[in-house]
Amino acid sequence: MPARILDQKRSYLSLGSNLGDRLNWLRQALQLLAATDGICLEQVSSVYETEPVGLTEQPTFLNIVVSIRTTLEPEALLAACQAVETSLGRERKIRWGPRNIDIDILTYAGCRRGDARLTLPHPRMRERDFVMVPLRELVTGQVAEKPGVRLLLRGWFLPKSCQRRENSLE
Ligand code: A4P
Ligand code: MG
Repeated sequence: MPARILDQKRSYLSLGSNLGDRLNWLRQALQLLAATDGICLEQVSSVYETEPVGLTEQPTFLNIVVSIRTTLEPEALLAACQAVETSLGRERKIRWGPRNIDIDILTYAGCRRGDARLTLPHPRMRERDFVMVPLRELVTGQVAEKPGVRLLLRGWFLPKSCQRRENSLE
C-alpha cells in the first residue's frame, strides 16, 4: 500500500452560499478544493435549499456536505478552505450574514479541539439541519428532507476517483 494512503485523513466539510449564482459558487469551490494539493474529494451530497438559521432576515441558502481525504493537518486544511473562499471573493462583513461561499470543517478524523480559530468537531453542526441532512445522506446513502431543508439537485457533481489522484501523488 503506498505510504501516502496511510497519511490520509477523512474530513467532512460543509459548504453554503446565499448570494448570486449560488450553485455556481458551490461548483467553483469544489473545483478549487479538488485542485488543492493534499485534498481529494471523495463524496459530494445532493444540493439542498435551506431556510437561513441564526440571522433569519437573509436570502435562502444552498447547502452541501462533502467528504474528502487529505494529507493536510487541520490548520493547513482550514487555511486551504479559507484560501478557496478568498479566491472566490468572499467578504466577511457580518458574522452569520449573507455570503457567496462559506466552507466549514465539520470533522477531521477523530480530532477534538476547542480553540476559537479551529474548533473540531464544528460546535454548531449537530443542531443544524442544513448540515445534518446532507451529512446523513453521505454516511447512510439515504436522502431525507426536514422542515426548512429541501432537496434541490441529486447527482450534480461527480468527483474524480481518489485512487487515481493518490497514485499520481506517488
Ligand atoms: N472556525 C472555528 N472552527 C471552525 C471550523 N470547524 N471550520 C473559525 C471553519 N472555521 C472555523 O468563520 C469565523 C471563524 O470561525 C473563522 O475565522 C475560523 O477561524 P467565518 O467563516 O469567517 O464566519 P461565519 O461563517 O459567519 O461564522 P461561522 O461560525 O462559520 O458561522 P456558521 O456557524 O457557519 O453559520 N443558514 C443556512 N440555512 N445555511 C448556512 O450555510 N450558515 C451560517 C453561518 C448561518 N446560517 C446559515 C448558514
Ligand atoms: Mg464559516
